[in-house]
Amino acid sequence: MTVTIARENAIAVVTVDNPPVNALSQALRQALVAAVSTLDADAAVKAVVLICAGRTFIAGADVGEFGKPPQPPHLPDVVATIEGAKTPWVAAIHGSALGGGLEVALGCAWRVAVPSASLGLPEVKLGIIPGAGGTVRLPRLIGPAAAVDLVTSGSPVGAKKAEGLGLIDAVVDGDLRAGAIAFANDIAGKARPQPVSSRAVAPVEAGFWEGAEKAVAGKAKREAAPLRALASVRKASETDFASAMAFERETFLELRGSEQAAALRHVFFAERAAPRPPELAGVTPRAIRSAAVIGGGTMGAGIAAALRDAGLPVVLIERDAAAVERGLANVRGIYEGSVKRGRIPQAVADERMAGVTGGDDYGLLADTDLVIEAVFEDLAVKRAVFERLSAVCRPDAVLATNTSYLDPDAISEGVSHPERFLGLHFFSPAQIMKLLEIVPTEATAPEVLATGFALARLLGKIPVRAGICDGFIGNRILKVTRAQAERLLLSGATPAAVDAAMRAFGLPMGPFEAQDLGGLDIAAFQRKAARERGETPFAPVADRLCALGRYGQKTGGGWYDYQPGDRAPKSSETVAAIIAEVAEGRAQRTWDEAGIVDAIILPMVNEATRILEERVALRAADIDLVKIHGYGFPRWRGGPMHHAEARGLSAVVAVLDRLAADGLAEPPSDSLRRAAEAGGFSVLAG
Ligand code: T1G
Repeated sequence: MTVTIARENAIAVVTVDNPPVNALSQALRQALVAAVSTLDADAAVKAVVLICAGRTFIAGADVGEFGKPPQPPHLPDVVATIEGAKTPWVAAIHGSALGGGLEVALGCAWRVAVPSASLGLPEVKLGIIPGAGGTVRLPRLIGPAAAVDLVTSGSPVGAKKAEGLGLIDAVVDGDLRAGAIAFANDIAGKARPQPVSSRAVAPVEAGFWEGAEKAVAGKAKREAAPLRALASVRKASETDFASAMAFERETFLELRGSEQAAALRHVFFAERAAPRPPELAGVTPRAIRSAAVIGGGTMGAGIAAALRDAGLPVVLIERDAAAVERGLANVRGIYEGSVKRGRIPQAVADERMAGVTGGDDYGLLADTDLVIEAVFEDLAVKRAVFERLSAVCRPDAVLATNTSYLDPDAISEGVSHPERFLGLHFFSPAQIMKLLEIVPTEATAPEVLATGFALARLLGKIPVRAGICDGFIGNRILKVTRAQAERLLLSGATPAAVDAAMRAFGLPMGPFEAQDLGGLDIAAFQRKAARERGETPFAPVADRLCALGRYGQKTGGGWYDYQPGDRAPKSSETVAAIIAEVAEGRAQRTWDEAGIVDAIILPMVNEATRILEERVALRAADIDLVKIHGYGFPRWRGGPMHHAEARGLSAVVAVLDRLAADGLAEPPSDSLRRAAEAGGFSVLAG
């Protein structure tokens, strides 16, 4: 890490260089304080430009230091030192000025940025609030309403918007260093603005804070930080600077040690590790300039939209002209929905659609870089698709299957140049869900696997490398969850109680509501295939429902009854009678929310340890990402594996032992017992 000072006549340029993102380590904080005293002692310096080397301005406090006690100089003091410097400082921003980086910029007398810069206070996404004056200076600079938006959402704003808010003083076109120096020369002779800390906060209209609290609570749900951030902005608007700073710091330090902050930090680092599997270090991916999707159903259309959203031209292939039209209509429907929800303007939807070519002629793919198959989940149908692709595509074209449950090794039998084949398992809706399970076969070449990860980056997806087994990582765990949910029904719980408990835990919906939404027939189809393989999937009630044609919302009834045109689930007497029949002779118990959550979540963890032991997943944190980004597991709980470690793996083993003794769960795996003895899952990593 270096902080260098250069002179451009009367302007001093302080350059921070702390790769990869100029995070505010203790050494950097120290060096900034030293730079203020050095430059204040030099009467020839009329203004100071603070600029950063590398890809970005200061991107915040060093998240890696969060688990340790804060070391002086503390960031609030660094910001106060810059604000109190005799010589005015100009922050010159490129990349992202985030968190502590923006707080340092707020301590400067002026702020300029290049048009592509973004500025924000993302702390709530880490389960904390700004801890160096962000919630106290921001309302003084841009007013309470804009400050509340920035602080409680954690979302950054672009330079133009920032200028409009008064967050920065100018947008600098061209070379930032030269532009900032020119700006500094210009202000050097002018009166200095009033330090932000001594400004008053603009008054708010009656009811503003109550309205803000309702809005923030609605979005934050069980996450604590957004409401605490709002309270800190309100405090800053209603008390003096020093008291508000003390309130903010106290809140920051309290949340910094919270379970939610630990969980969100875990996810932050997991999301940065997953796209870089060690086996791909130094491997160059193949270029992806064009793509095609075979199959225009729900998945195929979603994948086509995801590819278009990333700017790739897409060919959508179906079996005949009518199917092509249906497929194109499905893609068009996705964009029409986005326009209706205000996500994109009509012009963007039109441009995206214009980049999709429909056809039933595989010859259109003679020069396509990447083809993703998303046809019916039948081995013969898929093999036939790849036989045609092998005949028309370039030998180096990457061919991928989006299969959920079939074996990519089996699908790729007969594919020419099998090294260019892999599984790319998207989650529905594919244009929205972030998770992409990347499933190499025995033959997949490293650069083809790297191409799968490069595609994930291009699509803005979270890639997780998965080994081949029934359901890969996510759906394999889902099968366990569904079996567990039925075990609870047969021992005294109701679908409504199980779903309510899992929603209270933080899932977007419970296991039974989710099946009614997605359709029970899909899992029934998988169970049929599993039974043909000699397996014995546990779904005694679901099998009975499917035998009655109760597939969920689409048939007016599944686990729940539905009135025509109404998607609200109603408890079903038919289902209750079936449960009672199947449960005949089984021990019944009273289930409370905590007991339901344990009986659903901990078997997930147990199965996940088997997935780790079999190397189907590379690391426990990847499994957390699968559950968070593929199945809506609450991010602020860190994922099932983090949740289990935070709970204590010995306690997890004890609960599973008790459930197993009552026939309500599989016993803890040997891997889970080993991890409990070792105090963590890292003992299971490859
Ligand atoms: N601290 C430490 N390392 C960080 C970091 C941070 N704040 N941000 C990123 N990294 C590492 C990351 O782990 C990865 O490392 C590399 O940089 C590239 O990251 C007091 C308390 C800045 C928009 O929340 O949003 O300030 O894996 O892959 O896609 O009030 O990183 O290469 O070894 O994400 O170009 C607030 C979090 C902190 C910003 C760049 N700041 N970072 O995205 O690269 S709290 C944040 C980001 C705070 C104050 C409070 C992004 C980025 P490695 P990357 P990118």
